Amino acid sequence: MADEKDKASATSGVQDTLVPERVVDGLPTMYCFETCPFCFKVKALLGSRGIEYSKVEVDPTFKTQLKWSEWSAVPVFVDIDGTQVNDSNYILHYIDSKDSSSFPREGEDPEQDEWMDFSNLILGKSIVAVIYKSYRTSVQALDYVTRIDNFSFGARLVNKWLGGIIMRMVGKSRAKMFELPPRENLEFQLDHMSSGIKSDYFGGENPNGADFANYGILRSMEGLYGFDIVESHSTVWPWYQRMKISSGI
Ligand SMILES: N[C@@H](CCC(=O)N[C@@H](CS)C(=O)NCC(=O)O)C(=O)O
Repeated sequence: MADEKDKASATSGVQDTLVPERVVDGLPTMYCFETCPFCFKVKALLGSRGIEYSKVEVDPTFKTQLKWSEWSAVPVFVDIDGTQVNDSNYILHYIDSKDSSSFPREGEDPEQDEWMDFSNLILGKSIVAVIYKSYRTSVQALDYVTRIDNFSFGARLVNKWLGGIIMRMVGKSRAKMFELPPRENLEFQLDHMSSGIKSDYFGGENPNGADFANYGILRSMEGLYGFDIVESHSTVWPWYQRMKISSGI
């Protein structure tokens, strides 16, 4: 998603150039949209580790607060020394490596890597196909998103209706990626995901990167059309509640 739109030079991961001027209030700073699934991954990890941070709400229409960055998608994380990290899964690894290094780094545990990829490539797309399943559910979702995110009043109205139409088209294209219809596909993907939840978590007794990555995606669906599918899943729902309690979000 982000990759297609970014300028050629923008890269994911830790950046060479420090940007200490982008640190807010001397705390690790996250540039985000309030309702963005990828941002929820990072908020979940920061919450579960009790890390205090500053949040900069980016305006989704013009992305004014992110104009300084070549990477134009949220989340962008800036550590207190000015280290900039782009892309949610890289940010999860970076934060964990600086904190307790509780989960394996990329390349050390193929299962964790696979489930972290699953969060972006499959789960993220599966929820979009459900949330934007019809014009009604799309406008409903955009009504919610434009109320919660950092939209100006004018942009809110335009985005609610125009965004509803655009996201319905995105929902349709995501649905085409899967054989099953959207709701059935999400149920199927949650069943598949359950095979990775070993005991309490993907990580076993404690959450690893795959837990934060997949929880963040599903957390962004709370309150939107189709969340009942998550609530009624016999393995994913108890896991989700454990993640909710431990992350506090
Ligand atoms: N692979 C990226 C995807 C991030 C992404 O697509 N973020 C969306 C918001 S949910 C965004 O910023 N879209 C605007 C854009 O790509 O310009 C990640 O995991 O962080």
